[in-house]
Amino acid sequence: MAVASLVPQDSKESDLQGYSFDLTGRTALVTGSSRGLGYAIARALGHAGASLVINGTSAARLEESATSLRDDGLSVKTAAFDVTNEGSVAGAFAALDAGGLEIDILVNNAGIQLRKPMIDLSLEEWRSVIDTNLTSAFIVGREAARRMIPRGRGKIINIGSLMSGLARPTIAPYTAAKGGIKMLTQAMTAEWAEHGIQANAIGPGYMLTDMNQALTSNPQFDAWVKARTPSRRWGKPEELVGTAIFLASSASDYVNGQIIYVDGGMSAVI
Ligand code: GCO
Ligand code: CA
Repeated sequence: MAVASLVPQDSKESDLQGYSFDLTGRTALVTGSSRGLGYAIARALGHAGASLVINGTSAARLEESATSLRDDGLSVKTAAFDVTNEGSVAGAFAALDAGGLEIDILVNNAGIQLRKPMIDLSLEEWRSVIDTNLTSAFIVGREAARRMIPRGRGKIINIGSLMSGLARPTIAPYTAAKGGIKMLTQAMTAEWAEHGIQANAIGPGYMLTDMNQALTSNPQFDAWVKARTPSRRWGKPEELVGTAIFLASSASDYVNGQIIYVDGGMSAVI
């Protein structure tokens, strides 16, 4: 996909700084990217020029996804590690260091959903959602930032949710975690922006993803989403990737601590 510069062709090279969506020469690590939104985001960052490191817990599934991305002509490495386990994350980053791989762009995408009324929720269930959806972004973000700070630049994109700002029944731990993702993003800005790092979040709305299978196949829920969303439809995963490319590129060098909702307008209206 040709990435056009936004500045008229007669501009001087120096004018182009901060105007390009081109990720050539950058390496992007996307957690939870063997399928779903993570895969779609990784693929798009690759087509915008980035070399990819994709992540999941299953090495076998990762290899399958890497093969299909390589079939697209993309440069892909795999890193199977558990984003909730700091030893596993530290080991993965040590391996990347040893391989001479510098992560310029981190997308904290890994996450799970668990739908159950809070009074029926076990503490273990609560903790597993918080660990996978929120603590993981701290653990992986901390390892990445430890290496981005000395380099004086880096891009961190945390995948939040419509639930970073709104709630509905039966998804309390996911909602709390995604609200935490919004504020963790702002905390990253508070500590890391002065080191040339831009940390921002994307808040997907109701997207047609595997995670939402149970919802899209529920006629009542499907009708509710279409009535509640100004765009009157579910979002497509590929409709998220432009925002990811923007936040991964020099075009967003002065954007920091923000969450961009990609939700068909749902969070803007009652
Ligand atoms: C749910 C869904 C939402 C979606 C939506 C918002 O049960 O309400 O899982 O939380 O994830 O994409 O992010
Ligand atoms: Ca979501």
